Amino acid sequence: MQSWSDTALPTVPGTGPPLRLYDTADRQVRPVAPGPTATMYVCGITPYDATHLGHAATYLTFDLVNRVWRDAGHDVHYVQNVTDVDDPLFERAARDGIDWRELGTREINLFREDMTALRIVPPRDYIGAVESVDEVVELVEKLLVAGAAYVVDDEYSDIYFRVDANEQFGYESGYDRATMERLFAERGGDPDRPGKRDTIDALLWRAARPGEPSWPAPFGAGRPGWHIECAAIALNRVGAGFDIQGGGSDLIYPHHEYSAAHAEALETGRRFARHYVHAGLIGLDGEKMSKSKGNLVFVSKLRRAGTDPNAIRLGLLAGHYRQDRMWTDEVLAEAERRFDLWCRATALPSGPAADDTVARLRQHLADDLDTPKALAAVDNWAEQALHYGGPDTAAPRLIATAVDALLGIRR
Ligand code: 5CA
Ligand code: ZN
Repeated sequence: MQSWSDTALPTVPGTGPPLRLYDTADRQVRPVAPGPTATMYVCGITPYDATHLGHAATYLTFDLVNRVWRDAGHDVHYVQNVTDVDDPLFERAARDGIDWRELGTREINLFREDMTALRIVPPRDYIGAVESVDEVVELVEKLLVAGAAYVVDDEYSDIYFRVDANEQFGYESGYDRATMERLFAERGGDPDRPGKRDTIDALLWRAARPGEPSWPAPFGAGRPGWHIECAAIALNRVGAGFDIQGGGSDLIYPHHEYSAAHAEALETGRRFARHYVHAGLIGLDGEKMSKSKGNLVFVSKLRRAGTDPNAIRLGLLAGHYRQDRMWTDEVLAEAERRFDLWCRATALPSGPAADDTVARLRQHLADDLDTPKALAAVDNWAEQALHYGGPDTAAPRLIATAVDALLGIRR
């Protein structure tokens, strides 16, 4: 699938410390330590509606990882999927009287426009579920052969993954059984499906039903389950043991637990991802942003209303990526003030020396993406520059380059 337009990243003189990130599985901040090619898989959208600020916050988080890695001289192999076949698409398409493929295409196009406007560096591989069905079929076949999967034989021969296939199952979320059962039911699982060996065994392949799209497979026509999609796409592009598996914290369980478990049932003894990194959830005015509450703030709507994408970035970066946080008018107003401050200061003919500020910006980002401190370092320089001036004629340009390359802010 076509990714979106690339955004040129300027080079900033010097280098920063190596990136350290919080790993959900190990419950600690530790070095990421990639090789010359850093590898990252981030869970993409389910394209039944427009991109909201929660999605944007998650992709922005991993955009910073990408930028910090590029700044450190790594080649970055970034993969993102699109869940372009799933129940929410069928439901929305039926409601609106359009074809689910048409709905998906429309929303993916809008997503590309939003990501381009936000200057999110595009993934190298942008892969739809539909275009990776063959990869899923191959993986399900291997799981069946390995005894990690079984067929529930009643009216429909759906295929399930055995949670007891791996001894280490559960290490990623670290949740206890009761929490798993609750979240499994809340987040797309089917604990009550008769014939399952364990209520939290996850669907790998849904046998064809009348009125649902399906693809041929040696074990019977059907369509992919959700977690196997990401396992297959990641394994075939960045391979087991890649550096970062990313997404919002709503994916910690079941999604990332099972994509890891599916892959690890075949590659025993090797972690699917070396780091599991999760962004906090964005809400609006005290409430979690969700379609059921109808309180979604869409990136495209903000853009149409004339909001500068730089202000959207700065508003989201004002909080720490792991913190659940609210989007409010005040957050946006504050971001607009900050962007204006930075624009005025970097337009000056000279200012205070900026090397120290750039070093601090890099240090804070390397420290588990501490954007509140990173932004404060730039604010500090900008205020000094505007209030007291300075003799360094290269400084305003250097700051502009650094915030462009590292934070994606460009006037
Ligand atoms: N297609 C699947 C992943 S394979 C999916 O979760 N799609 S999604 O459209 O629901 O979400 C896309 C991404 O945005 C996921 O990484 C999800 O964790 C993240 N996300 C969703 N809602 C929020 C939110 N309110 N705040 C932050 N991130 C969010
Ligand atoms: Zn995913």
